[in-house]
Amino acid sequence: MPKQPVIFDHDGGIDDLLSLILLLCMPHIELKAVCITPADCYPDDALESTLKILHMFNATDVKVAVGNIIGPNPFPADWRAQPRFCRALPAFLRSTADQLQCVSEPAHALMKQVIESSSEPVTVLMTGPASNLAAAVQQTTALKQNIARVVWMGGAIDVRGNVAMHDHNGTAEWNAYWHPQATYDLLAAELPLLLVPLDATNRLPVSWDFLQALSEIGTPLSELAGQCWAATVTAIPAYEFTYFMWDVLATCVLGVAPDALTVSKGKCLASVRTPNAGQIWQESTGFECEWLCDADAPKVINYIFQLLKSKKAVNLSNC
Ligand code: AGV
Ligand code: CA
Repeated sequence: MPKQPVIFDHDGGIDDLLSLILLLCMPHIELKAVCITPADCYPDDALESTLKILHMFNATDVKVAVGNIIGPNPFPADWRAQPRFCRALPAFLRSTADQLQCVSEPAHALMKQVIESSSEPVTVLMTGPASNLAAAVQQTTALKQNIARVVWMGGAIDVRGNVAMHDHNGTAEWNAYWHPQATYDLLAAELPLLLVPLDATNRLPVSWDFLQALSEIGTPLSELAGQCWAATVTAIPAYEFTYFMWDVLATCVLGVAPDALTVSKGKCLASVRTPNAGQIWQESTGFECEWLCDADAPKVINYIFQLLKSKKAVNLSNC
């Protein structure tokens, strides 16, 4: 079976990095490029961790670019600092960051170049704000013809959001709120879009039962993943006590058996103004899209565990 070409755009959070690991374990995926959105991270941390994960998998031909588009609603600084923890893990410290894989043009330019030059239509997986893809297709509409599918962790359709700010009513999810105009533009581009909103990710909290089951796998990759997830259990006492497998679920969509996923279809709109900037809701005058409204957590977790038994991380011996 031919491999599916994928561009991964992430924003450097702990579950974004775990998503990169899982994506590299999938035998049917050919990772073409990694784009970094400087949102829920500090870009230097995200770049270094990305390059080191690629090195663990010998994925030395994957190009990496950092984005230069900045949304108007910054993530809290303590959230952005959290994934630096991964850089301190022995397996990351022992890995190598190959700067030659990093291109100098901004992420949306690399995205455009890779979509244009691919012989097969490309899948774009995004686990941060949608700014790079929104800019790329706005600048070059013809790109749409070579995009097979867009899977984006973003939105909260029929459940409450996770933004808690003084000028916000709590209806938006953070990736959609960071750059509300990009959220609107992505919907308006009417790409073959599947949203992975909080409606579905709420099913997958990083629970102690999950961590316990993960600890029993005992492969180098499951140990490394367990250490990354362990860093999330004290997460964000400011106003959220649970870390979810937000991005990890969006990533699993590319490989898990379809019966683990429930998809809805309809028309949605996005707000670009207070008090609900970044909110995505169903509206008959909106734009056609699909969203994951539910996920079967045991099936998804099973798939994650299966991937973490992969032997593809050749440069990761014992952590
Ligand atoms: O809203 C979920 C998105 C995901 O892409 N991010 C984290 C994931 O990478 C923002 C976010 C929401 N709650 C958070 C977040 C938390 N408690 N800590 C860090 N980031
Ligand atoms: Ca993210």
